[in-house]
Amino acid sequence: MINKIEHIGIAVKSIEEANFIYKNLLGVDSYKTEHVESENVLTSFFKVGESKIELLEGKSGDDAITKFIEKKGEGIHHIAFDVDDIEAEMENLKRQGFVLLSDKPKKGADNKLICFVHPKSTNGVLIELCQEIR
Ligand code: CMX
Repeated sequence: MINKIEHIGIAVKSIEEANFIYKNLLGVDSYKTEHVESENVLTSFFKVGESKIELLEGKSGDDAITKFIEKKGEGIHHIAFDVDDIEAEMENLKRQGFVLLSDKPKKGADNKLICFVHPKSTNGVLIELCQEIR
């Protein structure tokens, strides 16, 4: 079962510059900056009320964020949904014909297990499932 939007991911060219902009916009500091090795990206998280924003900068030249910015420019990259049981949700979506981008959950940023759903199967929006690691 999907509980809520966990965060919205925004692809940026420079985390340093975007941190400054989002700090001014949201009126709070980033609460965490983290290098996600499995994805080769640098992330920065902001929280306002129940809502989280994840800024993402590509680090390898051929990572998903760098490719996205080359093609579409900076902007909203994905919507992440919080789930209680990621493996059960992956199985449920697979059964319905959604195209998952990994067979097993991966370790993502901010203490989460994650799995992505291909944007071609969700009306052009990249979807991330994430489950808090307890
Ligand atoms: N949102 C919407 N559409 C996207 C997209 C995105 N974020 N990224 C790529 N696309 C589109 C491309 O524009 C392209 O569309 P067209 O065919 O109309 O030109 C299509 O998807 C390309 O699909 P593809 O050829 O299968 O694959 P790509 O090499 O472009 O990779 C994707 C796209 C989504 C499969 C890849 O980026 C991926 O595996 N993403 C999951 C991992 C990820 O995004 N990691 C970074 C975030 C990590 C984190 O949050 O910690």
